[in-house]
Amino acid sequence: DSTVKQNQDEFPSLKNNLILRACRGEPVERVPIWIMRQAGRYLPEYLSIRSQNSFFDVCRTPSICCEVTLQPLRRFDLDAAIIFSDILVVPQALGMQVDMIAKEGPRFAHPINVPADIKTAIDRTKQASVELKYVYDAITLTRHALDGRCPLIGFSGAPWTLMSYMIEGKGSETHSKAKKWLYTYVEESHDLLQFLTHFIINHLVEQVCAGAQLLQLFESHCGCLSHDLFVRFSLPYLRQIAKGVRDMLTRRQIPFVPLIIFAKDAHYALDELCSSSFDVVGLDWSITRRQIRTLREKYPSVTLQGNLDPCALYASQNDLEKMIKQMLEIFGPKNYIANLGHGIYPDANIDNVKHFVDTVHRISKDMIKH
Ligand code: 1CP
Repeated sequence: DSTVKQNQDEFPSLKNNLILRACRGEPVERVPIWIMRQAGRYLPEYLSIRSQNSFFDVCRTPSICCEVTLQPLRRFDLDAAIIFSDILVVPQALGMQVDMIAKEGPRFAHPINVPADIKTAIDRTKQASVELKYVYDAITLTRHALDGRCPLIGFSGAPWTLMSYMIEGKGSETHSKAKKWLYTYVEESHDLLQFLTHFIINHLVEQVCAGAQLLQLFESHCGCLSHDLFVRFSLPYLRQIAKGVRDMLTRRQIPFVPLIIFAKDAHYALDELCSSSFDVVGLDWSITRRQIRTLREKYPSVTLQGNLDPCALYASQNDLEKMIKQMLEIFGPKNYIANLGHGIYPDANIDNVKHFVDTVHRISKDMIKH
């Protein structure tokens, strides 16, 4: 633990802490912005590295991982970097084989079908600190390479999202195989979710020890859950993670970092999310202006993040600017982090990405001055 503190002291000092101030509700001179999936396939320099390296080799090689993490920051005036990794490194670390299939996405070699499969599929003795050391090494390297330019975000998938991938074995429209567990193997589902929760807490805390200055938890598969299923099988574990990360950081005498929850398509549970001790609630692009105004009134101290439709980047710069202005007016410049309402698409227009970032900065600076 003393070496961890030493490392933290040795990191270059932060020149841009806008996003950390926004998380704490402190004044900012302009609205901070980062973009979900900001490193990735819409950047030719990323595709060039991918043509030489498999997806998981990029994740597992700290020097390449660091390079890919920094690529979007060379093009755009972003206020945070996010470490290049994937939510599926966790099931991999537990012993499941996950391959990235070109033009398709992640695929599990042996998904879990029934509870009896769990014993052979996952090894409960695996430790995040050992299996995912490559993530932590990449974070430490990248934090140094950033040279204090902006904070570095660490992340993990949330338990339900990971469990549903482990059962479906790939992306799914309905997640009906995974949902079947929630109706037929209730106890076994809770057991798996609870196990994943402990592992995820360790994974997030290790990322902070390695140098992550902010954490985002991705619960990407809320769209297939009813409110009732969400409250029973997702929310309790999200809450445990928020509390568990805080408690473990305190025990290890590591300074606290802000926690962001991005529960995609959880439009039915915004109240629960805003009262779950996360510092920031990420909103997807389907959340309406009226819902945002209500959240602002009811939860003034919760920082909100989002929520421009990723497809808005296909619009003309003139129309894009109008949508950005509207978004900034609804959220207001305080307690706010601008972002897309989901990950950027591979065919996004790079000039429009730059326009998005610069326009958020320019308009919000004006709003705050006046
Ligand atoms: O071939 C390639 O290069 C693969 C494309 C790709 C990339 C660039 C994948 C496959 N993952 C990533 C990186 C990644 N994934 C990051 C770090 C990069 C950054 O943000 O700049 C992050 C934060 C993720 C998170 C992630 N992976 C989520 C949560 C966010 C979300 O979209 O809801 C999910 C669901 C995944 C799984 C995943 N990995 C990759 C794909 C195509 C998918 C989705 C597949 C599906 O379910 O349909």
